[in-house]
Amino acid sequence: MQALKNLSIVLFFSSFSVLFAQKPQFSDLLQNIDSREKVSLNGLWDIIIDPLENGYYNHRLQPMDNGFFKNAKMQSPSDLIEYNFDTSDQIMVPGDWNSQMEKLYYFEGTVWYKKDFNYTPTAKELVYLYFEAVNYEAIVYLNGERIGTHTGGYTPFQFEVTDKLKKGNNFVVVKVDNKRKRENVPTVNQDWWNYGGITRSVHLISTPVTHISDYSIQLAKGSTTTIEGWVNVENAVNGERVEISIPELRKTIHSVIENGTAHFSIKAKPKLWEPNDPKLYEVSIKTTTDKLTDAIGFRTISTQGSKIVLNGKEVFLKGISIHEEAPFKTGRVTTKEECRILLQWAKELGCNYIRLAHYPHSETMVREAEKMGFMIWSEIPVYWTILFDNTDTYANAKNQLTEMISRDKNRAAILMWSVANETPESDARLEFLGNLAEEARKLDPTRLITAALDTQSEGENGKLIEDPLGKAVDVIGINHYCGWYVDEPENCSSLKWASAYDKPMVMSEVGGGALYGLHGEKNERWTEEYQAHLYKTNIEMMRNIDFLSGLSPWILMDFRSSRRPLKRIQEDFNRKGLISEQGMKKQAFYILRDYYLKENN
Ligand code: GCB
Repeated sequence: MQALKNLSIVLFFSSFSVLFAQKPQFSDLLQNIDSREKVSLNGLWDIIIDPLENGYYNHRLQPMDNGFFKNAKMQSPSDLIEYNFDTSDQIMVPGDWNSQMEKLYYFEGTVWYKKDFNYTPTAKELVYLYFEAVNYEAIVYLNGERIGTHTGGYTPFQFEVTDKLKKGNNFVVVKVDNKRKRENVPTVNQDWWNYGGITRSVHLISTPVTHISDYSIQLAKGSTTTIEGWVNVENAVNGERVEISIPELRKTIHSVIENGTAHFSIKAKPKLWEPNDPKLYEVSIKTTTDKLTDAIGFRTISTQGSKIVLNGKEVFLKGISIHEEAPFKTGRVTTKEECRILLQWAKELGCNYIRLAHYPHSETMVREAEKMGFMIWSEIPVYWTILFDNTDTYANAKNQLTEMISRDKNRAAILMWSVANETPESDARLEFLGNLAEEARKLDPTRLITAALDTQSEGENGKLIEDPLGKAVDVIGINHYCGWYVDEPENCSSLKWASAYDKPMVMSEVGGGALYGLHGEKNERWTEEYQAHLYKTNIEMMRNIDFLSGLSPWILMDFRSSRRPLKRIQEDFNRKGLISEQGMKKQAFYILRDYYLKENN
C-alpha cells in the first residue's frame, strides 16, 4: 500500500511538452555505454607507420578513394604491396604509441591501425562502432569501406555500422594522424606530450532498433525538489512511452515520446550529492524495447557574488590540477586502476575538487572521481594561441565542447565547463570565447562556465583582474606563477589581488618545478625545498584574497612535455608535480595538504 502511495505515475502528453525547455542540440552519442551490450575491440592491433601517408595519397598527392583499399570487396586490406598488416608490428589499444615503441617516442604523423574480429549480427539490433578517443584525426574503414572521420583527440565518437558488418570475420582499419596543425584545437604549441594513437577503448555496441540513445536527468536549475530532463529514443514512433524510475526514491513516471524525445519532470526530495557524501541513485529508463540504468547524483550549483554555492551552502574548492598521464609507467592513462591511483593521491592531499586539465579526460576518470566525491572542472583544449579568427577552428572547438557536454551532462560532480586556458587578449578571442561560453550555456544551463586567464594587469597595489572575458564567465580562473616565472617566492606572500568583477575567483594554477630527491637551499631552483617554500608563500598570498573561492595548483604529478628538455632535471617532464611520475611525494605535497586539512573547512 505504502509503495503504491509513493508511486506517482504521471503521464505527459504532447501538448505539455511546451512546458519543458527545448532539448539542446547534442552530438547523438550513446549515453552510458557501460550499461550496454558490447564487444570490446581492445587488445593488440596491427600497425603500419606511414610518415609520408602513402597509404592515403597517390604519387600526385591526391587522396585515394578508399585509402589503400582500392577495392572495397578485397579480403586483404592491402593493395599496396608494401602495406601488409599480416607482417606488421602490433601495439595495444587503448594506449598511446609514443610510450609503447621507442621509434614512435617523438612521432607525429599517420599510423594505420587494423583489428580483425568476429561478429554474428542479428536482425533485431543496431550496431555502433564506438571510439572513446583517438588523438587527433581518425579516418575509419570497415571491411575496406570508409565509414567516417573524426577530429579532436579527447572526446568519443561513433558510427552506426549495422549494414556494413558481415557474419563471421570483419576488420576495422583506422588512419590515426596526430600531426599538429596551426588551425587545430589545440594548436601547434602546447605544454603536454602530443600522444598519438587510439588512446582510449574501442567497442562494438549493440542496441535494439528502437533504443534509448541519449538522456539528461538532473535537478532543475536552483531546485532541490524537481528532477527534470528528457530521454531521446531513436526510431521511436510518436506516442510511445518512456518509463523513468528511481527505486530508492520510490518514483516512477511515464512520459510520451514526441519527435524522438520524451520530456519529464519528477517531484522528489533526493539526498544531495556532495563531496562528503557523494550519493548516487540508481536511475532506470525503459521503453518497450530497451532498458538502461545509470548512477546519477543530484545537487545544485550557483554563484553569489564572489562565492561558489553548492546545495545552497558556500563551498571552498580545495583542488589540484591533473593531466591524464599514467602513474608509474607514464604515457596516457588507460585503466580504471590508474585513474584511482591519481584520485587517491588527490584524496590524500585533502582535496574536494580537481581540475581535469587541459582536455576532457576519460569517462572512467570522471565517473570514478564522482564516486569519490570530487567536484570537477572539465575543459576543452582551447589553449594559448589557437586561431581565434578562423571559422573552422571555432567549429572544431564548438564540436569538442558539444561532445564533452554530451558525454558528461549527467555527472553531478562536474560543476564547471571551462572554455579556454591562458588565451591572449584580442577582439577575435573575445568573440570566439564569448560565443563558446554562450554555446555551453545553451547546451547546459545548469552548470557554471569558466576559463583560466593569465591576463591580469598591474593594479595600484598588485594584480588587477579586468580581462573583458571576465564578463562572459561565471567563475574566473587565474593562472599565476609567482616565484617561478615571475618574481621571487618571498615576494608572493605580500602580493595583492583585486578584481573588476564581483564573481568568484579560483586560482586555477600556481606552482613551480622540483626534481624529487633533489635537496638544497630554499632559494635553489629545482630543489624540493624551493618548491615547498614557493607553495608556502603562495598560500600566504591566497589567504589575503577575499574573493578567492578555491584553487587547483599545478599539478598533481610530473608529466611528459616536449617543452621540457633540461637534462638531469626535466628529461622531458614538466616537474611542477607534487608527486614524481614514479609516485614519490615531494615536500610541497605536505605543505598543500596541511593547508587543505587545517583551513577553509
Ligand atoms: C601554464 C599552462 C600549463 C603549463 C604550465 C607550466 O600556465 O596552463 O599548461 O604546463 O603553465 O608548467 O608552465
